[in-house]
Amino acid sequence: QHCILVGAPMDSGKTRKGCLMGPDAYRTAGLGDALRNLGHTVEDRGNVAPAPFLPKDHPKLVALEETIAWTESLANAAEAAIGDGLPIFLGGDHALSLGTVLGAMRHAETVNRPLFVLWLDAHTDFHTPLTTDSGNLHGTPLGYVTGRPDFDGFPEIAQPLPQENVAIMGLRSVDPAEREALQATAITHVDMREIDETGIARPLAAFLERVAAANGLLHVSLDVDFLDPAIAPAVGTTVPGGATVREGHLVMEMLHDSGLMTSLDLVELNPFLDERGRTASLMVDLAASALGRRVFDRPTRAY
Ligand code: DIR
Ligand code: MN
Ligand code: MN
Ligand code: MN
Repeated sequence: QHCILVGAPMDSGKTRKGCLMGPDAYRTAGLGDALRNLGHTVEDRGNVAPAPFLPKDHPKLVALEETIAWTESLANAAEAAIGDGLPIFLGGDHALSLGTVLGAMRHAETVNRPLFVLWLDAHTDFHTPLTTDSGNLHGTPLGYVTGRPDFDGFPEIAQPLPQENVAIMGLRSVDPAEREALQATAITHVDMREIDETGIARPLAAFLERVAAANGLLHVSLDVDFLDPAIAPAVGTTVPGGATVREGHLVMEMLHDSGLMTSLDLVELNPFLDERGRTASLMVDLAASALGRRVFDRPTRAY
C-alpha cells in the first residue's frame, strides 16, 4: 500500500500542552521505516497548519477559533490524502478528528461509498460545544460528525455520519450528558466490562462484518488513552483499566486482516509526559500491526 503520513500538531483541543510534539515523536520512533519494512511505500507530507484565525476569549470553550481553523485545514488535507493512498494522521490531540473525519466523509461522498468510523478511546468524545463541562473540544468530534447541534462556526456537516456506522470501543470514562445522549443513539458502544467479559475480538468482528457488507470505507481513530496508562503513560487524560498491549495489537491485526481500513488517526500522544519514548514506540508498533506486521499468517477472514 501507499502510506501517507500527515502531521497534525494540533494542541488546541484542551488546555494541557504537549500534543504538538506528537508528529515528530512518531517520526523519531521510526514509523516511516516500520511501514517501509512491511513492504509499503511511505510518503511524508510534513505537518498541516491551521487556516488563518483570530483568537477570541470564550466564557467556556478552549481555543474555539483555533480549533475551527484546524478543522478547515485538516478536512482539506484529509480529503486529498485519502484519494491518494492510506493516510495516517499523526496527532495532535483528538480535536484533529473534527477535520480528518470530515475529510473522510467528503471523500466517501465523492466515491459514493458509506463511511464507517471505529473510535478506540476511554472516552466517547460525543459532547457538543454546549454539553461539554471541560470546554475542551477534543471531547466533541463524534458529536460533530454525527450531526449533533451547536457547532457554530465549524464547517457545515451536510450529510451527518449515520449513527449505525460508528463504533466506540474501550470505554471507561463517560460524562453524564454524553451517556444520556449516546444511549439514545444507534452508535455501537463497547465498554471495558464488555471487553473483559467477551474479549474485544467478538464486538470488533461484528462491526467489521457490517463494514464489509456495506462495501464501506473505514476510518480508525486511536486515542492513546484507549490503552492502559501502565503501558501508555504519555497522555493527558489517563484512565486506569484500559486495553492491554495484546488487546491493542489484536484490534490492529484484525483490522489488517480485514483489509477494510482506509485512514487512521493516532491521537493524544503527549511526548512531554512520555518515558523515553515508550508510548510513542508502542503506538508505532500498533500502527505497524494495522499495516501487516504479524507473528504468523492467519487464514483470510470471510469479511
Ligand atoms: C472529557 C474528556 N470527556 C471531556 N475527554 C477526552 O473533556 O469532555 N477524550 N479526554 O479523549
Ligand atoms: Mn479521544
Ligand atoms: Mn480519550
Ligand atoms: Mn446503549
